[in-house]
Amino acid sequence: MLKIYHAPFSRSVRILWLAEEINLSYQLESFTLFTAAMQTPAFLKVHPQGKVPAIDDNGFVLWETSAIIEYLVARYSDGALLPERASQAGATAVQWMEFAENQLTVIMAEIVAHGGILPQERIIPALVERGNSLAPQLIQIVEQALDGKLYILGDRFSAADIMLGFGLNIATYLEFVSHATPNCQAYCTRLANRPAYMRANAA
Ligand SMILES: N[C@@H](CCC(=O)N[C@@H](CS)C(=O)NCC(=O)O)C(=O)O
Repeated sequence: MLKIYHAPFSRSVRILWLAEEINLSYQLESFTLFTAAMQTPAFLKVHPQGKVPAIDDNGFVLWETSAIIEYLVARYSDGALLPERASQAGATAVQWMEFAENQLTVIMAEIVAHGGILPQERIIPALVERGNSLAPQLIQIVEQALDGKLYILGDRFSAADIMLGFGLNIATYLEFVSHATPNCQAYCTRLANRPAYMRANAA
């Protein structure tokens, strides 16, 4: 069975959410973020940085959220959650998945982590300042992209929404998403009402 290396409230929630969307069975190996348990030799063999998410699919180990999502969609679903990669729609999906992780989530997570939850010796206060100055522009990009759309690729929910929704949830917690960004706010509510999202967050 698929094993998902997971920590509550972390990026690995995205993998649980995807698995729930495609009715894929999984077992969890759960950690508390930033603890020594994530830096053991055994776990570093799974993820060389000691991070989550990672998966072990009957001996095949994979890390990095986007790679895991693309793999699971391609291997274990009817493919409906991602357009054909070689198509223009597929390229747009990859664009939003990359933006969701490498721009939006990195910045939001840095604000939270370096704002206090990292162990003291890892905190870099300048990253909070940088994040706070970049965040409004990142949210505006999503706000405009969602104009007139239910989901980031159009009318249909996709894996790109899973990637983006996670980053926007942190942005909501940080109050960069608010009544002043109604498209993002309605989108987050739409995503949070999905049964698969609820099951993943309750796991
Ligand atoms: N780009 C990576 C980021 C992975 C990542 O930073 N995960 C965080 C949790 S959200 C983590 O495990 N942090 C532990 C640490 O930094 O020690 C991905 O999307 O998988």
